Parts: sequence; structure tokens; C-alpha cells
Amino acid sequence: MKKIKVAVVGTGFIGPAHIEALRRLPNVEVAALCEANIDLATEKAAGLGIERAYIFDDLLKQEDIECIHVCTPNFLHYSQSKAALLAGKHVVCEKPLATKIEEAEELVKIAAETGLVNAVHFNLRYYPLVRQMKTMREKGDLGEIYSILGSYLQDWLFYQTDYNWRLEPDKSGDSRAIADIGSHLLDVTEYITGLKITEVMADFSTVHKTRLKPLKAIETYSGKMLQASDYQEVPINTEDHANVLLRFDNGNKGSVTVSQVSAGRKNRLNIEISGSKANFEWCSEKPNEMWIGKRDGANQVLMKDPSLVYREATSLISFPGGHNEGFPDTSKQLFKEVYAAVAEGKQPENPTYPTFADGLRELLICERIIESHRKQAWVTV
Ligand code: SOE
Repeated sequence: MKKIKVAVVGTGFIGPAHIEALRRLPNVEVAALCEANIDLATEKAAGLGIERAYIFDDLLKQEDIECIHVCTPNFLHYSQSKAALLAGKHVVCEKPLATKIEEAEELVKIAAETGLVNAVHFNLRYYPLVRQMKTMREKGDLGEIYSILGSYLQDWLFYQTDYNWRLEPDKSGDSRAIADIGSHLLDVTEYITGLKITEVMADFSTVHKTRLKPLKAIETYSGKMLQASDYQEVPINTEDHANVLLRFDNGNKGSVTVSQVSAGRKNRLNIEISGSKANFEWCSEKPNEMWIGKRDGANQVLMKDPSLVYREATSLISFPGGHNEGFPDTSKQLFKEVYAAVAEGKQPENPTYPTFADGLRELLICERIIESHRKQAWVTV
């Protein structure tokens, strides 16, 4: 079988997750790795068992590389996705697609003009029970949607000494928690419900007004306790926590809360959708079950099991009921759909996977949320 040769750019947290997921697909070969300089690229490629290493400009010259995964910090997504498309490469870009709406608009335009496959890694759509909830809603099992309650809570930025590039607006953009994890929550909200968010009312808080930025790389588990002189105190002006009221195009309402300082919540997206026939609740830390609430009968817990869900969800399931599938499997399932399109050589008419247009949609909502917070007023999306 001719394998599609792929390159991954960036090896922080998510780049290796892309590589692992891609290696589970029979028609794909991770042929190259790209990093900011050739020494780092070579070192990382060797560590990941990838034969070829490049800096970005040289990667674009590789004729045999058909698709590029952009897994670098947010501020590089636009330029690297644009250059890859113009070099004739299909592109899978991490969220957010860009840090500015006009950049995302340009990427959508170029992608449409080239006809190349373009996708954004909104991987949380690919938990099987997320697609099951979407399908159940489409088939009328939920009824009219009355309200939506969502949260996405983490604690990896809990301490004042927790530091990461996402805290720096020049690398991450003007929003942090909303753009980073709120984008996932808002995407799955519209994906499952089929509703469109029409207005937002946002209120942010920056819990740590300053953070202690390490002045040198902390050698992981070196046991070396950093001294005060090892840190620089820097001001922080992006949100640790955000509450957002939402209005939807069906006239009903909802709210979401995101936080990266919620002790004990490691990576917990929770959504509860109340309909006229039932109530759905699902949590990303227990992704193999969903709760179905009833007024006139027993509530139910549906387990991820290919024999118990609709066909649309079965296509995202590789293992029988009780054999849990989780975060790594979502990327595999997303890429399976993307690479079926890459094998055809072009973006399909109606992609089942999240595209650059979905990335633009999320960026628009996030930008309006930032605007609403700044104005302390309702803003139309
Ligand atoms: C950090 O908040 C992060 O790695 C996000 O950037 C990812 O998109 C999310 O899936 C997990 O948490």
C-alpha cells in the first residue's frame, strides 16, 4: 500500500500526540519532523524514531511530504499553515487556527482556492459518545434544546510558579483560557446541539496578577529545587478563569465556565444539555459513559459500546464495550477521516472532520468573548 508521507511541526505537548495517533493509521507514514532549529529537530526526530529532520523552510521543499501537521505555539499557526498550503501541502493545524480573525479568514480562502485538505484538531468531537449525542440530537432523541451548561476545568496553571508560553500574549494571543480550552468547549457545544451562538456576555478573572517565570529550563524531575534567583516575576494580563453567558439562535440560553486554576480538575470538559425530551450530560474525564436524564422514568447511563450506539458513533469505536477509549484515540479517529480525504487528494464537499472554516468560527466567537469582557457588555457574534 502506498503510504501518505506526513511531517509534524513542533514537539511540545501535542506534537508527539499527533505522531502517536498517525502511527496507528495503516495508510500514513510520519516521515519527517520539524523544529525551530536543525539541531533540535534532529534530536527530537531521533528520540521519536523519525528518519528525517528539517527546519520549516526546508520541509516545504520536500516534494514527497503530502501533509503537514502544525503543532507549534499559536502565533506560528497562521504563517506556517499559509506557507504549507501555498507549497501544495494538505494541512492539519492545532487550535486555535490563528490569533487574528483576518488571518483565519485568509487561511480559509487559500484553502478553498487550492482545494487542499484542511483540518483543525478539535479532537474532543471524536470521543464516540460526543458523536452519539450529536446523532441522538439529530434524530430527535433530545427534543427542543432548552438550555446548555458547560465547563472546562484544569489545574496545571494553579500555582504562581506554573509557567508556559500560553501565558505570553505575543505567543498565545490576547486570550488564554478561552482560546486554549474554551475553544474546544464552544466547538463541541455547537457541534452537538447544531445551534449557533448569537450573543455572548463574558467576565474574565486573572487570579495570579503576576507569575514567576523560570529563568532557565527546569530539568524535569532533577530534584533540583529552584531558588528565588531562578525566577523573574512577570505581569499577567490573560484570563485564568472566565464565565460566559450565551444566547443561541433558537432563542434559548446557556453558560460556560473555563478555568486553568481549579485544583484537582486535570482536564475536565463537562457539558449538560437540557432538551424537551431528555437531558444529556457527558464528562471528558469519564468519556466512555453519558448520562441521560428523564422526567418520567429512570435516568440512564449509556456506556460506549458499538452495539448500543448509532452507526455514526460506531465508526469512531475500535474496541468493544468496556474496553475504554480515550484522549489518544480521539486524534486517531479524527486523522482516519482526514486521511481518507488526503488519499483522494482534495477536501470533500461536506467534510465530517473540523475544517479551517470551523477554526475561523471558533476564533470569531473567542474574539467576541474577549470584546464582551473588555466592554462588560453583551456582544453579537
Ligand atoms: C492545555 O490547556 C491543553 O494542552 C490544551 O492546549 C489542549 O488543547 C487540551 O486538549 C488539553 O490541554
